[in-house]
This record gives sequence, C-alpha cells and structure tokens, in this order.
Amino acid sequence: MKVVVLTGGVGGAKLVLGLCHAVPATDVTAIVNTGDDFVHLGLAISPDIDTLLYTLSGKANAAQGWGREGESWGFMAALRELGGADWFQLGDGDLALHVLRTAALARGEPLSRIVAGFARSWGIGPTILPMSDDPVATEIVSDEGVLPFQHYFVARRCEPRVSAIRFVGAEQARPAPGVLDAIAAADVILIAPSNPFLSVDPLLAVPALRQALVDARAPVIAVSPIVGGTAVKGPTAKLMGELGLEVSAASVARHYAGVIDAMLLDERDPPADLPVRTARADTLMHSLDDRIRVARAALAMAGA
Ligand code: FO1
Ligand code: CA
Repeated sequence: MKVVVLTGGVGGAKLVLGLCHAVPATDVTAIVNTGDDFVHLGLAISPDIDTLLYTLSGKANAAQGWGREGESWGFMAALRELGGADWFQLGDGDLALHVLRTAALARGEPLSRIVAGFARSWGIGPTILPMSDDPVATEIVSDEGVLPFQHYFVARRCEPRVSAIRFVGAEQARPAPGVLDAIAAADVILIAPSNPFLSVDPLLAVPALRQALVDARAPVIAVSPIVGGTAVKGPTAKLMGELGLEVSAASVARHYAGVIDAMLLDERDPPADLPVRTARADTLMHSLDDRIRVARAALAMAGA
C-alpha cells in the first residue's frame, strides 16, 4: 500500500516512524516542510528534514525532539569563546549535515538530491522529499514585527503575539521532483499531526502541491494535532488563539477544508460536528507502540 505523508516538526516525524512499522518502510513517502529552513552562520539548515532523518535512522535526541542523541558541543563552546551567535545550538555531529548540505547546494545540487543521499547513507527505507527545491521562508507577522521563523521559534520561544504567517516564495515554488508522482500513485495520503499553521500550511502554500492533493485519487486523512482541546506540544494552541481560531479539531478540519476527506480525532476530544468523515483513537504518541497505533488507525480510515 503506497502511503504519502505530509509532515513537519517533531510530531510529524513520530507518525512517519509509526507508519514504517505499519506498512513496509519502502512504501512510505514523506513530503517535508522546508519553510523553517534558513542560512545560519553561512550554513544551510533544514530542521524538519533533519528531524525526520534522525528519527528514521534512530539517531534522534528523543527528549529534545530535534538534533542527535549523545551529541557533543565542542563547536558551540569554541563559537561562544569567539563571541559567535549562540542562540541556535549546532551540535558537533549535527554540523556534518549542515556542512555537507551547504557544500552540495553551493555546487548547484538540488536539496531533494542531497536529502536522498543522506537517507541512503543512513539506510533509511522511506523516500524523503522536501516539499520543494525552491526557497520558501516562513515569516511570522507579530507584535514584535515580521520575524524570520527560527527567530520566532527559537530566539523568542514563540512568545510574540502572531497576527499572520507568510510563506515567502511559496507562490513561485514548484513541488520537488517525485512529489507529484508520489501523490498521484498514493493509495492513502496522510497529514501528520504537525502544527497546521507552521508546518503544514507551507506545504499547502505550494500551488501545484495543494492542487495535487485536491485532485488526488487517494483519500487525504489528517491526524488531529489537538488532544482534549489543546495541542500536545509547541505553539499550536497559542497560535490558534492569536489567529482568532477556536482551539479544536473541528477548527483544524475547517482550516484544511477542500484538501482533506477525513480526520482522525483523539478519543478524549469532545463530540464535534466536523465537515469531514471522522474516526477516533488515542492519538498521544509517547512510545513506538503509540506511534504504530496512530499510524494504523489513520490508515484504517482509508478503508485501505
Ligand atoms: N530548537 C530550539 O528550540 N533550540 C535550538 O537551539 C535548536 C537548534 C536546532 C538545530 C538544528 C535543527 O535541525 C533544529 C534545531 N532546533 C532548535 C529545532 C528547530 O527550531 C525546530 O525543529 C523546527 O524548526 C520546528 O519544528
Ligand atoms: Ca481529494
């Protein structure tokens, strides 16, 4: 069964890992948000891609959600001695991805090919595709001005009050090679329980990608990022309040209207009248078994 999953951030990576135990890993294609990407100290950083690479290769720092397990920080210590910008932590092992990606991009290699090379080196089964090889930058319009995503998310710890979110370059961005084919060939398409506004919307802002989802033969099923009336982690609930949205699965379903055919709700959520087909499960993902359960529950909605 060919499964395509749209993902970003830590929550999304958890579901992708669960999927790899619910169907053959090589039947899974992850289309990953690149709106968080930025150049820092001259290095090309792709956080959501790297989080997925680490998660699928067993290298992820489970507690932290990003970066590597058992990381060392010699580079950051030396950087601080020299007064370098230390608000964004770059572990010694993590640096290898950024240095190699930066060098390859400078040689004109597209991000999609670089990521495929990393995945192959680490023996990762699923296909990992950036949403686009073209630049898309998430910007946060806030009461502290227009902030680059990582400044909002890391330097300011999501404290600014958000009035709008923009995806600079999305209009002109083309889906990366393989993205449209994967969507067309899919038996089921999942939207992971990633932050709808920060991690999923950049994907839906790429016109041809969104259109492909609308036109897809396969059902598009979203896993609700809201559990019991709030978000599991991260700024989703706070953002929804600031954007004037009710913090509920129904609100997310309306946000995805026209794209999704169904939504998997958490069993704790109050009864809701959603505009799409629904099913319920325990969608909290702490253990690997949790992730497999949620993946299976989502796939079951496809009648697959
Ligand atoms: N998040 C933080 O809160 N602090 C950091 O210092 C940090 C460094 C970092 C380095 C590499 C990387 O791939 C991710 C990193 N993240 C950090 C997480 C990152 O900001 C988020 O994972 C995404 O951008 C949103 O999911
Ligand atoms: Ca459709």
